[in-house]
Amino acid sequence: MKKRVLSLCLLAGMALGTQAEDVYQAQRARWLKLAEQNKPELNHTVHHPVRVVKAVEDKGAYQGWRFDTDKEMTPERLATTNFRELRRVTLDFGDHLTGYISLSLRSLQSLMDAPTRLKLFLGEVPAEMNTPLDPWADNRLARSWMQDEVVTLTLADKSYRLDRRISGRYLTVELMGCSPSYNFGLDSITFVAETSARPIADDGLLPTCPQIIREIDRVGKATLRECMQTVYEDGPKRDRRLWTGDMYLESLANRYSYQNHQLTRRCLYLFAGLAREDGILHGNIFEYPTPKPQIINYMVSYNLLYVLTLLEYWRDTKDRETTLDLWPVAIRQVEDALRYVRPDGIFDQSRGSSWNFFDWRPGIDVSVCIQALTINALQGITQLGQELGRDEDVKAYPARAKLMASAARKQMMDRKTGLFVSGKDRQVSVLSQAWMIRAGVLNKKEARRALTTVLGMPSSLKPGTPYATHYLIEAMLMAGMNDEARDYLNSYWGGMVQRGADTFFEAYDPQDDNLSPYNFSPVNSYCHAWSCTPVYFIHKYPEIFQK
Ligand code: RAM
Repeated sequence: MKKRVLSLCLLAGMALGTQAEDVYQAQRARWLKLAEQNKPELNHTVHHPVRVVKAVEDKGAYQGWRFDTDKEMTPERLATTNFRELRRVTLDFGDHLTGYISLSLRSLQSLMDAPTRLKLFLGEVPAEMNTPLDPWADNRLARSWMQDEVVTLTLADKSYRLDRRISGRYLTVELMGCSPSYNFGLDSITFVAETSARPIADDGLLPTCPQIIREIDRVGKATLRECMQTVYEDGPKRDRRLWTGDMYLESLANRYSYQNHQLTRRCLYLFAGLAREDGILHGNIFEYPTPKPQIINYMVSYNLLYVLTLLEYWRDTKDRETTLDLWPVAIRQVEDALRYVRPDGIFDQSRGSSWNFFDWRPGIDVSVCIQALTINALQGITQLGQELGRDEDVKAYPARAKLMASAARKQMMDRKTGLFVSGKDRQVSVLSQAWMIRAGVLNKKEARRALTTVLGMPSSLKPGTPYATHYLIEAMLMAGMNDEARDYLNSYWGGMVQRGADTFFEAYDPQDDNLSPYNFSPVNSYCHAWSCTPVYFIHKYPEIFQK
């Protein structure tokens, strides 16, 4: 009761614009403590290289490179092969792993009378390890994301562990300097992998399930496993942090796989505990050394996905206490989004400084997407409010959603084509249609027509990431385009599998191997949380995907 009065005061204060200094002051410390208490234990597994490989340039391979087994060398033989002569080797651990590597120098002859310097380079895909990295252009993400490390070992026959947590499948070891008289082998090369995902005994698939779907499901689960650390990370190689939009999709796939709802709870509390003083969330958070938000990322789109994550968390757990505890945070995000909505029902991005992210496709206009997501969040929070008995808090929202939906139809739709057009240049994108369908603004028939038209238009902007593609698949399913959804999922995520993916990529365009949000594909993340959602579709709709 006390809590309810408190949160009502808080909401009333916000509505009147009479915010206290820090709206969550009374809860912040407790929320962060709850986040800490829900931190999962990490599982550790020990791995060794399964083969030695050789890089082969191949136009037919993904990004032009593949690794073939080296028939002349094995990981075991490396211990007794003089590395001073071999100088360079690439090893394959057989699977994408996240954690710590160690190795030792085995003395074969004479004394190690000088330090031995090695370069260790761990990578996720072959091309990343065979593309020159330097000179590094300034406009790219930090050079130091690349996992190449120079290490100097001063003792022989003693295990050396690289301090940096790394993530990938292939390891190149290169000799940079050693005593000219010291012969040594590479020994005990070990990868101790960690994840908070517990192994799943049964894949949960029907016997009728096609092989390609089995593969997609396996790779999707591996992707999620790698990203499930002590938070839902976006990518264990890069950026290694918690983003709201990624969390939302990870929590959906988690429902049908590892079912670690405690991790979702932790992440929801972390965001809440680190919110701005005016109650608005930050788009992403770093965990270590102590949890901190990245304050430059104010993202209404992601904040609304926080609201929808809370709804899904409630559906998964029926954990009333947590959901009610975070209820004011959810309401606050919706209220902030509504601040952008003009009296005529249009979300006007110029009313604030939010970064409304929906895809990395260059040039994408997101006016229609954010309009649709706001409608969607209004619907979601209304539903959640009603289920929690908070009808009063949400009573104004259905009318707001309705107004926004009809404004969208009136002002954002091209009558002739039945397509939503975005921004002043009336951009036609697949994503605009997908989000409007998700928001229920089009009926089934209209939705089918819009998707068929837009996908068939050579000039329409297509999704550039698995993140955006998730919402397209969802829209297809809502439009009753079940066969199309299955075929699209098979060819898009199946395309990655066929091109050798161990985990799903951050960005993928079957027409453009080197697509990169950062203008340089080696720095892309090749194990990216937001790409794991086939796991969700495959298990939620077995009759569509598994027969
Ligand atoms: C990328 C991250 C993350 C995403 C943001 C918007 O840099 O990898 O996955 O949520 O952008």
